[in-house]
Amino acid sequence: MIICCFLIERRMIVSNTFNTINEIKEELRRVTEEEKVKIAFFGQPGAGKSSLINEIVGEEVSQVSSFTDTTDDAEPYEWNNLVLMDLPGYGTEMFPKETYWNQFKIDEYDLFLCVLSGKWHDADTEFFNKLKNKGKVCIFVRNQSDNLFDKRKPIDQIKAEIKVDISLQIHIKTDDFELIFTSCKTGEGIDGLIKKIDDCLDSSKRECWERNAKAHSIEFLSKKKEACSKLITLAAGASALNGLNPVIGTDIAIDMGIMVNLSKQLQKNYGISDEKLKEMSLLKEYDYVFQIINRVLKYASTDGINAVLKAVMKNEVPKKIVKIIPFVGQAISATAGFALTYYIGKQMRDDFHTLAESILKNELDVNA
Ligand SMILES: Nc1nc2c(ncn2[C@@H]2O[C@H](COP(=O)(O)OP(=O)(O)OP(=O)(O)O)[C@@H](O)[C@H]2O)c(=O)[nH]1
Ligand SMILES: [Mg+2]
Repeated sequence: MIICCFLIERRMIVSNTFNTINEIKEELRRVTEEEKVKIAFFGQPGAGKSSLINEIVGEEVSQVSSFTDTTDDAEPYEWNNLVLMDLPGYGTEMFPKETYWNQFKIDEYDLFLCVLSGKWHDADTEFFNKLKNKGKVCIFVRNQSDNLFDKRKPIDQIKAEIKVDISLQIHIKTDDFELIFTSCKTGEGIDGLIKKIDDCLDSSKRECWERNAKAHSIEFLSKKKEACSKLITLAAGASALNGLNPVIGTDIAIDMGIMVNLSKQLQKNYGISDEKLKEMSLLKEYDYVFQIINRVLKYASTDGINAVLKAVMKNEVPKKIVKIIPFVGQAISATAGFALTYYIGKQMRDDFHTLAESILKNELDVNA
């Protein structure tokens, strides 16, 4: 039995108990490939369901249209470990009520977002009641809040009146449900919606959500950093125990391919495309992160990882890694490899984090 229990920088990290290296690899595969957060969006045509999906992933994955009822092909969008479904109208000629639930595999979704922008359709009430009866969690979103204006009323009153209207429609008291106001045009409420979804998920799905949803605030970016920890521990453990490639100047062997994959995964989780990296390396205002970009580019290949390892061994061995080895003492030799892979994994995560923070601060400044 291999117990993944390591002393790193004087802190004990217990990741899990695995019987074999294959179990660690299987858990890594499950977390990176199999585990999904599935969210379905429903509500009136043109309310902004596709636009909200795009805000959540930070990319234009869903087609936004000025024509209503664009969504008639009804395919979910898969983005990293998120499955986001822009559901078509409930009970239409094309999608009758009788077959709707099974046709769209409604039972498989973790969460539902009812998106509104004006008129409320009876079909939405009917679908919501069905969800409620089946114990499904539904979040109400009033999108296009940038269009709310009445010169005779303050904005808070307008919002309160909208909530009362919805309350009457769904027969739930206003104090017993939350209504989130969002705007895909100004960004209002998007971070709040992402945090609300976070709160509604159970703990393992929450980690997956935090790793994959776009951060619209520094606070959510910090949650992302924490959520990536498990990934680093698993990949570092698998890489160390699967030791294939000797690390020059040591008796340590690690699997560099696993570390390259970890880097790709972290890059995806932080939403930094290769194009963005290239763009950043050319921009003057990003001068201070230039060193980090250089290192991040190295993580993408085994040769590059080798170069990073060399630098780490040269600079960090005396200070950090050797200090760790006595603590693990008589543990399996792979443990020394773990100290190294875990160190590199954390460095990768921190580098992507710094880049993502710099991109986000820029975006927040532009939208301010
Ligand atoms: N002003 C404003 N316009 C928005 C907002 N969100 C979306 N829109 C616009 O509303 C229109 C419809 O947006 P979609 O995201 O395609 O709406 P949808 O609910 O997916 O529409 P269907 O799939 O056709 O049901 C587009 O022209 C969007 O640009 C918003 O917050 N404010
Ligand atoms: Mg749509």
